[in-house]
Amino acid sequence: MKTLLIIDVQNDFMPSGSLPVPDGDKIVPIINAMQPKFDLVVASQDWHPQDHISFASNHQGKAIFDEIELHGKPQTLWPDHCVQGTKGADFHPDLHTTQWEAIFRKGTDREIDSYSGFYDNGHLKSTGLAGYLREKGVSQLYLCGLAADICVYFSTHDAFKEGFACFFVEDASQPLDVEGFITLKKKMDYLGIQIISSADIQ
Ligand code: VGL
Ligand code: ZN
Repeated sequence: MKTLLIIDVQNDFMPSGSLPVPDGDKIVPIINAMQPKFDLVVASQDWHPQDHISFASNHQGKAIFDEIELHGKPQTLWPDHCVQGTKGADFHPDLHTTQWEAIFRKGTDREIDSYSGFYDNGHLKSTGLAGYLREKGVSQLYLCGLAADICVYFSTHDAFKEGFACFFVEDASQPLDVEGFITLKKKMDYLGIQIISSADIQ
């Protein structure tokens, strides 16, 4: 069962959104073109309440991109993004969604942030994605989306730890920080996560 997990391809992560990923919109036609190659396609959706703890606006005296400590862990403070029910939280309007069998929402609890599509950042709560994939008989998991260095990266990590053979589709993903992503890619490679191009998929 060849499976694609599309991560957070939402309006707020597009160049015109509140937390823009450079060239975030360029991946939409690439993802659309490769979806028919998969037996199963699922997606994640960042889905925060307005009072979410990861928003700088909910911390007095703090600025966007400040780092604070939350429950003993570092937490970056983001601009308000992907607020439940807003246009910014919607998927890019050109993204094909008809083939998707399920959408896993994350970051829904105001107290905890969740970069990975599998678990929150403290690994306290599961979205149910790993169990779903296992029940479907998935062994090979291809991952793509936004942002490559944050939510795609942490999802790939968790997928690998859950025992799935992981393929990171590089041209169907874009990082927030292009420079910083070079190191993260090396870490992926070191773990045994294969870095591929959408053209390599049969
Ligand atoms: C993301 C920061 C905060 C992402 C989500 O989808 O990469 N990044 N929330
Ligand atoms: Zn978020």
